[in-house]
Amino acid sequence: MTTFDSISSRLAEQAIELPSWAFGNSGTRFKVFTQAGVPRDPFEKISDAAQVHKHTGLSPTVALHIPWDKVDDYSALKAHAQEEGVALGTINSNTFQDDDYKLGSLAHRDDRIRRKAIDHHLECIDIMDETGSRDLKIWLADGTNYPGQDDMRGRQDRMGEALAEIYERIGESQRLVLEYKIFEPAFYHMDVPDWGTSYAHCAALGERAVVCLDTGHHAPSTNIEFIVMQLLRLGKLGSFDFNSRFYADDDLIVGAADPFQLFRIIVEVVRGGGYGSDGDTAFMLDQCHNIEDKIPGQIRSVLNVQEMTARALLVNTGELEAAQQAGDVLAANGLLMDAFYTDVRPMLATWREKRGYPADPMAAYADSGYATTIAAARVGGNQAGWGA
Ligand code: PSV
Ligand code: MN
Repeated sequence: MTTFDSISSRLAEQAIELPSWAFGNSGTRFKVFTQAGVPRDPFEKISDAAQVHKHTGLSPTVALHIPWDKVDDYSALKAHAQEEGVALGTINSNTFQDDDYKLGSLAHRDDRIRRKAIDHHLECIDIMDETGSRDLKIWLADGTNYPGQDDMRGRQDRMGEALAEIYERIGESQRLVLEYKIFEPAFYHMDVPDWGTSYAHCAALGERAVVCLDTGHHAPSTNIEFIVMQLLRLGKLGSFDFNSRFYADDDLIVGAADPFQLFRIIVEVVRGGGYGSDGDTAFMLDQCHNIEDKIPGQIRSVLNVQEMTARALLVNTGELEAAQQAGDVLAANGLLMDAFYTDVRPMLATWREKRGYPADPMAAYADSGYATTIAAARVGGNQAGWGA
């Protein structure tokens, strides 16, 4: 098997973007549980995200959601991020929390509502220009609940036109990233339900339009690593929204439900040239921590991604190719499993220490006293959550 030493510098290429919303209150449609010390504004969310990077060195950027993270002065937010040792990343649009969007946004029949949704995206691009963000991530809640409710073909056409107008405004060094989701909030059909639909729109838009793969957005048993392989092969895998799911879009800690699936996905990312300096595929988290502490939840998440990345990098690709070429099914499978079953945790602890990070980031955060400090300091005001 490949040695850990030989992958050590490749591990240093890893960057995992954190979602600002992971630090706010969240829950299910049944209950949102609040936690002490939760940020009241985007500045405090950035400070919390910076804690994850401080203890792991793995998460140098933070994604924002507009309007949840709207501020009067984005240069001040950018400067605050810099002071905290991180940078602002992807801008996520939001056309799913306004009464106007009940029947859709970019696919809506009503010109006024479509115009409003397009303008929201143009505003997001203005914000990207101020924050220095590369990616505009679009996830559309558009769809229908009942057969016959609307004409699916017409919706595709309108959505395609609207996306083209948004794409026109995307800068030379920026990207439009289109996320897909099989269901929810619409249950009969979604207008961007799968990678193929997202790919078709991105291909029509142009080079700077790419697909976002959210690991929670597929039917059970979908071979997600196949999709990863195909999108990389087509040069269109823009980013990941990583999370775990047991049933639907659970948004649980990445690697918690199925570490082996995460390993298989990262094997294909490495194989397809999407990892680190090889490519442009962004690793992001899209998670909520409804019942566990949020900052340690994010620390655990990035460590899980790093562990599976290390295991994926340990696959001996030369031997694997030889076994595949020889048609040696069991040897090929064995090589992959050898890498997967390697416990890289002690090696990663040493790797971190050598780079000036704590061997055990979870313990270091717990010992830092940050949780007690924010719980005492952040009293009063409105805790951030959906809509704030
Ligand atoms: C939709 O389920 C989604 O995955 C999109 O990425 C949104 O931006 C995000 O969740 C909101 O939490
Ligand atoms: Mn997502």
